[in-house]
Amino acid sequence: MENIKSLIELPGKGKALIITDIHGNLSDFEKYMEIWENFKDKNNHLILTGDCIHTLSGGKDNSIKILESVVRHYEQEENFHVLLGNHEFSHVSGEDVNKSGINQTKRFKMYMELKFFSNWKHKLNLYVNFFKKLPLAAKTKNGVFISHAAPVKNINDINDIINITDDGYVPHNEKLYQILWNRYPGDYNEEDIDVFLEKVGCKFSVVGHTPVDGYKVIGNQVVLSSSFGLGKKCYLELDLEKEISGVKDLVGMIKYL
Ligand SMILES: [Mn+2]
Repeated sequence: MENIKSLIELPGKGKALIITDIHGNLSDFEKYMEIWENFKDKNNHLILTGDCIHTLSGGKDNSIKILESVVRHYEQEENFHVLLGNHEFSHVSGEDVNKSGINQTKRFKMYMELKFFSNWKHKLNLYVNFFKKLPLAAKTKNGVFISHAAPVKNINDINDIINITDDGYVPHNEKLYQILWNRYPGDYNEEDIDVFLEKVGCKFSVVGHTPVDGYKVIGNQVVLSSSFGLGKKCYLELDLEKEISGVKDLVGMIKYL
């Protein structure tokens, strides 16, 4: 495994659990951590594709508890990977994100204050520093590109992903914005996915971000909802050794929570 700036390159060995959009749901997070406990091994990996924080469903917001656990796992386990999502990004960029009629960024800060009292700003600063360490994408030897959202338009090659934060954590960093926010069908079509995949040297894309009923296939892309979504909850148990010749092979590796 190699971590080059904003990209993780996974070796062609073992398996990877891909889990999307926890959005402050502690019971789902704990279920996934239990799956990971039984799954982890020196060749196996876990990738959280961002948006671990900010409850959107109206239930209790356990973002801080989840984040504390994510940071702990990340620091202690080499194969525990976390990608940046647009909700984490909002705390780095200072641009608030509004969802479900609520200013989520502001609400998170309010929870921080309730939990950490006068120390909350220092603590938030530590979280922001953690978010800035996170890569934006992972790429597997068998041609799967994993990110919070995708595709990114107008890129030259994989170096544009590796260096995607060079223009700063600001909303007008177009490429960064697209890898965090793009949604089908408003922002891209099936052809855009294929153009992007060719540029980054992959065959398939796996993303979260857009709520779906478990999973949805868009051309060569699989959209997964592991917790916050439209019903069923799915994750991917990606075989890093197997040749993937069609999106159907990827769908065959999807599991239900
Ligand atoms: Mn998102």
